[in-house]
Amino acid sequence: MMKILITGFDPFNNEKINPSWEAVKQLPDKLKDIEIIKLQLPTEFKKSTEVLFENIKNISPDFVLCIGQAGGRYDFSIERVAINIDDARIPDNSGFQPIDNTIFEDGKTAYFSSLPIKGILKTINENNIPGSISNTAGTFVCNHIMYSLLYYIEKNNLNTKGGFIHIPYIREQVLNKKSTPFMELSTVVEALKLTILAINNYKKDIKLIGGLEF
Ligand code: PCA
Repeated sequence: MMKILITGFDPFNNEKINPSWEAVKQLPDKLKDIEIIKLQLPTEFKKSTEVLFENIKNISPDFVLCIGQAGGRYDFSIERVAINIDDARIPDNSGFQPIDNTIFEDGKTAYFSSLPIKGILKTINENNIPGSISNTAGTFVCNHIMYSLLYYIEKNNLNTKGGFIHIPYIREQVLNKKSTPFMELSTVVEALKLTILAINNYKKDIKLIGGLEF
């Protein structure tokens, strides 16, 4: 049976919840013949990586999918790439605020997601859920965890495939934020289920228009 480790973050930046964890924790333990293991990560540069590495070691998942909140984005945002830099606009939940720090000195400049990002996009769009390919995961904890995940897979020669998806705020978070996009939590949960099925279906990614001009 295939195993997927899926993570969400705890709340940060004065939010009461983090929709990534709210959605991840609602996932079933099994979907078709895929075992789903759910894990909450702290929104902290150092600790998130330690917790993730420890769990990959113990679980040996076939796939690792990390989810994070991207407040202000309006759709299901499938990340293509993570870069070797931490540049925090705000401190993380431990008070740490790295500025222009290299994540791993012996890592590549960037790593691409090894998940079928276009296959995921096609699957969620076919189910009428808005989504897109994103070419930046930012420079905060989410980029950090995606980079660290792909670095760890490469350095340890694992067969594991890994990637990252950013999701918008959910309804309750935007009550006092004027003109801010959100997605229903139930839609996010549905999109995550479809993503897991797509990851299992598309052993190789497909070519599909999903680029951006700017
Ligand atoms: N989003 C932040 C970190 C945790 C989260 O959910 C980010 O995009 O970096």
